[in-house]
Amino acid sequence: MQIFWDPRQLAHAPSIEMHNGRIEPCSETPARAQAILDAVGPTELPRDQGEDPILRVHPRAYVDFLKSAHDDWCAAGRTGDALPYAFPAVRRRSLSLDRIDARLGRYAYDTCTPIAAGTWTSAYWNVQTALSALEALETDRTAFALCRPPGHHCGADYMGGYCYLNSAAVAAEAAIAAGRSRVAILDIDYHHGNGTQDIFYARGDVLFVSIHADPATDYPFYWGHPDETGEGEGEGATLNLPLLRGTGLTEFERALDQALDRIAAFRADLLIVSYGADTYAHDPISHFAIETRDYPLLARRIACLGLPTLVVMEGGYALDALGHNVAAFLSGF
Ligand code: SP5
Ligand code: ZN
Repeated sequence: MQIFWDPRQLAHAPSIEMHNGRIEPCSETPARAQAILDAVGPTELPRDQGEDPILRVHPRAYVDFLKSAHDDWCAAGRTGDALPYAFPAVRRRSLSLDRIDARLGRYAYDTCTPIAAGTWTSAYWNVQTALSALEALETDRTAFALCRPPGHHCGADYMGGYCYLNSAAVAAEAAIAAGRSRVAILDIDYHHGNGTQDIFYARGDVLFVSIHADPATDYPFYWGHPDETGEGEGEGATLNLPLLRGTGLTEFERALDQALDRIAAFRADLLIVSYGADTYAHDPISHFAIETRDYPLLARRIACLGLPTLVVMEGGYALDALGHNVAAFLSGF
């Protein structure tokens, strides 16, 4: 299986995030990518397809914000990572936001998602990595994009949950632009893929299916409930399967079978898997009970769909086991 990765994805090296009202060290670090690289073997560099594929998902104003946010933060006399702290949650309207502080809150929904000097560079190459892995499906059945930073929490015009550009969504749109007609996205990160869901919520040609921790107990709290099923043309093209904290292989497989049945019924011609290794039993920020030996079993079930499959990396924070978990998952295909 070809694996795509660009060293510029290491440029994003934030040091802090705000969580539970406290400043803490950021969980989403370059060391995560290094741990995966050490375990999965040789990788290919992506080719640069420019900004056009990104702009099919993310508006120009958001892209420009991401590009300049850290410089703007420094120009305002700040040092270190830019973090949003004020959000226009009430009576939103269109305003010209001159201060970087105001723009940060406009384009974010949480305080876990710092912008450091290298953030744009990494997010950009991260997307190129997914796009090149998608192209590899012209000859191969399965390809892996070592995406980092992750993408599934960010929507068209907002960042969140360590995510800045949504690689799975950009790849889905690129596939459709290249002639695929029905794309299924299976999100098996521990956290609900709220950004991906939002981007395709009213779309009937992209099915979004997510297995995740119940938002009643876990981040991102506001999205991922079973009654979120899509709207308009997209009614019925979103399926959320929340699970309780403590879920292990048996319960997870039951949900996975439901997810795969729905994908099969949708008659997709491409599958994109948003894979998070934070379902791992010993993940430091999550609460499922999947073991390393379980990941090949999950992948084998997914492979039984017989679809061309692009796997993109999302979360996973147990640094000592992360590489093994990713390698185990990929081995099942
Ligand atoms: C892609 C992904 O898995 N995003 C997860 C975002 C979860 N953010 C909320 C949890 C923050 C926990 N922070 C603990 C910091 C300890 N250093
Ligand atoms: Zn996650």
